[in-house]
Amino acid sequence: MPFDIGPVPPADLARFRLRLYGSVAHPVELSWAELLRLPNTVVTQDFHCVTGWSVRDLVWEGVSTRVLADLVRPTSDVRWVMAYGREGYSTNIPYDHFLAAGSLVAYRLNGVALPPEHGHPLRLVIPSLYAWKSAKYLTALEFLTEFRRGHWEERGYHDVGDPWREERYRKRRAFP
Ligand SMILES: Nc1nc2c(c(=O)[nH]1)N[C@H]1C(S)=C(S)[C@@H](COP(=O)(O)O)O[C@H]1N2
Ligand SMILES: [Mo]
Repeated sequence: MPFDIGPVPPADLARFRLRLYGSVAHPVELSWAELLRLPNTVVTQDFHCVTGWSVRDLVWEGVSTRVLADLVRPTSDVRWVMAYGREGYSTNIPYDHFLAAGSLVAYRLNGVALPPEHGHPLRLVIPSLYAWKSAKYLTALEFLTEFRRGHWEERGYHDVGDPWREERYRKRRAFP
């Protein structure tokens, strides 16, 4: 889990779309130009991987998840968001963490365009959760009323993933 799950197809900004859909009043597909026109925000946060490493004081710039939610107006019964990466990654995020102050979709890191290995051109950043919840190469956010698991969660990682509670793995059930 410190590594990327697989090879990443090249990004094409001319064809880029961020799809916001699911249980929302107004689904949208944002082009790169439309995304850049949305109000931007800058957030300085530490980043914690579940395998033990942390990076301090990363400066992320992009669009607050609250701005995205205002755009699509999720229904009042939304509880989870599924984030998708273009290589096939997915991860489920509790809606309150998705909307927390500091959560954003980022297109710049430490003052430069998001580098290829860190998710170019766009990634989700959820500073309140372990880094595997911050999907790189972001292509879509799906607003869910019913719980579903993403890539690592299906493989036993925690559904929430709060680093302060050390929520790494889901507890094993008594019976299979
Ligand atoms: N699309 C995608 N996003 C991903 C991953 C991945 O494999 N694919 N790995 C996750 C994991 S386990 C971590 S620790 C962080 C690593 O982010 P970094 O490569 O920018 O350090 O990205 C997360 N987001
Ligand atoms: Mo990770």
